[in-house]
Amino acid sequence: MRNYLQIFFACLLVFGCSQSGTNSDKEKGAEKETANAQAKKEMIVLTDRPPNIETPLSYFKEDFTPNDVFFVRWHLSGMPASVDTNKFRLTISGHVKKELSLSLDDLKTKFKPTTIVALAECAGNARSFFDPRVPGGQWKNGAMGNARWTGVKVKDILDAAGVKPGAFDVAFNGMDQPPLESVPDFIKSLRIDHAMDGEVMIAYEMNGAPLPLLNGYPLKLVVPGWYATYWIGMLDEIKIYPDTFKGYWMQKAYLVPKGVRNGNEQPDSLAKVTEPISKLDVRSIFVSPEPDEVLTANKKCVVEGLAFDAGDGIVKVEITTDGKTWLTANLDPVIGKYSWRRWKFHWTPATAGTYTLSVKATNAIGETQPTHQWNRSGYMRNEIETLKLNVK
Ligand SMILES: Nc1nc2c(c(=O)[nH]1)N[C@H]1C(S)=C(S)[C@@H](COP(=O)(O)O)O[C@H]1N2
Ligand SMILES: [Mo]
Repeated sequence: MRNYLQIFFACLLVFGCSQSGTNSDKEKGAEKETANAQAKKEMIVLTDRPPNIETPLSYFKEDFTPNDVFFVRWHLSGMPASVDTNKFRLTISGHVKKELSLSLDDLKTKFKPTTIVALAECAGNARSFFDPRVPGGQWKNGAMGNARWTGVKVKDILDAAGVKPGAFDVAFNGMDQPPLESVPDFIKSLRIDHAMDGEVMIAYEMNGAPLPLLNGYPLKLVVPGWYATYWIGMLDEIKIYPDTFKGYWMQKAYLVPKGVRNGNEQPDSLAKVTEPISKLDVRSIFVSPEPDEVLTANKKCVVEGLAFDAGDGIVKVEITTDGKTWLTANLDPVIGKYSWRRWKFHWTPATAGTYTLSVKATNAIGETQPTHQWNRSGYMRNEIETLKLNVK
């Protein structure tokens, strides 16, 4: 039995949109862009206000995760239910020679478009598997998705503004607002060299279509190879600082043990020094069969899944069905440096019984996955996954 709910979140949103705006807005008719708040299909709802919605595993059998099932993760309930595309501006300010205020049209016509395939994975993806359990959204493996992003390089925009010498941090802010004054606005920052590396970009399209409102319409920052917490949605403000950006979401939240592989620490001796989370760790997961599927003895089956890292490249995926011998899975062709890579493993269980399979990926610089992992916030989960299967 699939334990996800059929939801009607889009109806809620569309209803929300029709309720928002003044009467004169309504009279003017179609001026308000409701940002193709198209249906999210049947998904796993963790919370609805703010929306936190997980993609069911069955959608991970495709190279790209369709927009209408792409996971959703917002921190603040003050998330706009619509965006007025005509009034929308992206501003660039702070330590620059010339402040900019760009419309969507400016972005699409005055800058060279760029496209990249990149996996977005929430830092807390798979948090529900940590033992002992940790507080926070109890995601399974569906707080991630692979997409083709089209937009403008941050470098091109900052070059147009002219970054002043001594620039250090770049802060990215979206249109969502804290519900109370005591809650800090969700702002994330990158070092100037990283922001201007020519890969970090601002997407106005996801898989060839405008972004769904729930995924950050009209603009989303894309930070290839880094956890999706940095991928600010509804991005409307970029600010350059000559020193460290000081904000709650950089200095107090999304921290991991400093310089420790796999963000590991022990429940009874927490790391004393922490740092902001950054690059994706090497990881692989099972997609099919799902844990509740029953297989038949002596019948060939295909076990499949995906693997990814921060961009060095997955070179090997291994499976064990007996806990002793690791066998190599077949890798699909590389889609892109920052994409996930699919794998398949042909297996014929010889006898009936219960089997525990494990999967482990290795990347081009020899990094692999740990057999045990834990941290207080449930971030960067990449412990070797197991899958229990019954064979009849
Ligand atoms: N403006 C804004 N951007 C945001 C967030 C947010 O709360 N507000 N959440 C971040 C986190 S933690 C994640 S995992 C991704 C999720 O992107 P998605 O909702 O498109 O899946 O958005 C990031 N960008
Ligand atoms: Mo996240």
